[in-house]
Amino acid sequence: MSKNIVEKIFEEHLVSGKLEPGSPISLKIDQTLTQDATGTMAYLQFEAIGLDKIKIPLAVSYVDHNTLQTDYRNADDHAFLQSAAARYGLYFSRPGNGICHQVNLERFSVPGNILLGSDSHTPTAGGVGMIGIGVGGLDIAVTMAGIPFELIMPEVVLVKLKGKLNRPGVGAMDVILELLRNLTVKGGVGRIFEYSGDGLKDLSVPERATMTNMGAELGATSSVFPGDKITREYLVAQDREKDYKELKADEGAQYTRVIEIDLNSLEPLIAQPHSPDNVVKVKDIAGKPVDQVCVGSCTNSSYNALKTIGLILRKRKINNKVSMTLSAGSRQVYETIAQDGTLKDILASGVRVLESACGPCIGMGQAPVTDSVTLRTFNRNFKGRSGTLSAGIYLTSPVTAVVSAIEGKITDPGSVDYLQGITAGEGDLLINDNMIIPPIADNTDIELIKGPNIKNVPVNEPLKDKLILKIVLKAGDNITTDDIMPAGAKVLPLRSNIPEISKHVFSGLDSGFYDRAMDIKKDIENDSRLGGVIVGGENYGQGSSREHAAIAPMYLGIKVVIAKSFARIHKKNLINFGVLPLVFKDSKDCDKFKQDFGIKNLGNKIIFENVIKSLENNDDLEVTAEIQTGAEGRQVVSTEKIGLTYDLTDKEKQILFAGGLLPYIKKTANS
Ligand code: MIC
Ligand code: SF4
Repeated sequence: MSKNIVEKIFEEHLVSGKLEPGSPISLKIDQTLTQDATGTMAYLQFEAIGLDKIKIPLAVSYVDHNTLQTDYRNADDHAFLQSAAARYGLYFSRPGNGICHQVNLERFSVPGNILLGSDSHTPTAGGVGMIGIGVGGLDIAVTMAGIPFELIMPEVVLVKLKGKLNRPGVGAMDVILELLRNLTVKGGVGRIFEYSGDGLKDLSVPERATMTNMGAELGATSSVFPGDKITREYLVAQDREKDYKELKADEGAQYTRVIEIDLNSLEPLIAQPHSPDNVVKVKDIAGKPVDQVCVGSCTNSSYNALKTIGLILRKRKINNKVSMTLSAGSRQVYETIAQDGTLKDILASGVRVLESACGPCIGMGQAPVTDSVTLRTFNRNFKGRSGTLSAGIYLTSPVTAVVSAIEGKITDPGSVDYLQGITAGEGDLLINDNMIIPPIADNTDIELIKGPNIKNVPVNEPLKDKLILKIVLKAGDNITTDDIMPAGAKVLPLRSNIPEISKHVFSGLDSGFYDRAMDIKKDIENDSRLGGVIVGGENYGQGSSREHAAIAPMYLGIKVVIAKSFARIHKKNLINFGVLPLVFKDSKDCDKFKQDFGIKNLGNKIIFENVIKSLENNDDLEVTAEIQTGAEGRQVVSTEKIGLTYDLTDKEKQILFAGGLLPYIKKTANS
């Protein structure tokens, strides 16, 4: 039978299940990656599993998020991660060596392999034909222990690229923005995007990786390109030709849906605040004054992108009203642009050159001015992510970004005359792995270095059959993990300390959340059936893979989240920490709860009976919601029966019954 690329790769890795969309499958994993902001939890959890060494062929620990060392905490995390890599047999990419996805693509990616990463942009690896899947840290710990990875087999969507990107200033970023414009941030949920078409022959691996990277914003499980001549050339340039493998779909392969994009007709695009799918043509908002421009992130920071920027900036100057920053995706890119003179042109133009790391993308420095417009080549523009709540983040291609930085206003690259003849071409890449520390053979005596900010991971209680839960918050659609668990320079250093980071849960939306949740946490000490519930809308938990968005609410006593629908990684993280994700049978019932980030809903509660029995019998739940309908102070309570359902595999139910994946593994290991 004819197969598509995804089916071919999954078939080679299949441990159990059938490759039919919607069925549970388990896969053998070739590689894992972690970054520092999710990695500390992953290695603490691996320590709790109690193995001496990882049981998969290759794992890499990166440090790229928490690189500002304003006190001991981030530095302590780096030291812990380095010691854990040495202790458990991993490669360690030192701080300054670059962003995990970019470095992994350059130095470790293998066409046809499967990579699991504790970061939602792990699908970047699809640029070389490797399937990358973003997961929570605990899934990485369990995978490193050699346990196959479980997943619901996604649908495979074919994206056919026709023609050539030949308009001035139109690039790979515009292709993925076009997909986001069409499909929205929910359009990829439960899907893998496979690219094909004659347009591929002119797309380099870094350009392909821009698209697979930002496929995460569609909510997709992954995105993948074939392994072809261009893949081989990339691996040759990386001195890794031996890793090349041809990968192509069979004639007549089946797809759930086919989407065609005509590259010739694409125009420069831009995502407006505060969602990556709020996409318009650049020319439609041209002229808007710009305060800050940031080039970099795992989406757009390859040699080619930076070389193009350097050529445009040669003998030109950044506008006096604009602050422009640039971060290369890897030290390899920095060394190469330093060697060929590009860096000199960039510096001479007035760009502020930053370390090779996530930096402004995750609010680690470079917060923009109040009420400003910040133009970024990144992948997320959620409100507040830049560190300045009142700033509007616009996402666009490197060329649109740099032209706008020169002009001081949002500018369509097609409207300026200085782009003619600018082509970056391939550079002579400098390969230097001296900031990647290989695994150590004799590792058993190595001790983990744990600074005072590194605290153990809290473990949940087994699920109860009866729950009486107070509604702590009712939120709207598309709540992001940045809303649930903000990042930025202030909060990120607390990633290894759940009691401390919990103080920031929902803090951007609702400053009273922590205090209310703490009251509920105290109630639980007297009666373990008590606790909190969050009510959300569509696509709850979109965005990052950070499991802190599940662990911290769990730590505060949240036992159930009810939504219209969930984002994949966040739902898995909730299950991994024993928080029950339920959905409304009739989504209109969601509107019975007032959207309110304040105190008013606190009187409202939901009573759940026969939870375990219903889950065991695959029955839906009928809960009793006591909702305060009167104005504040008037205690008018209406009682509503509400139907809830769920989409959980048998194993996920067992994990929930045990109180999460760690207790489940311990229980099954002892039985
Ligand atoms: C992000 O882009 O939001 C992050 C920071 O890389 C996250 C991971 C994290 O929160 O640590 C992600 O994308 O998974
Ligand atoms: Fe880092 Fe930003 Fe990429 Fe996340 S999206 S990995 S924060 S560069």
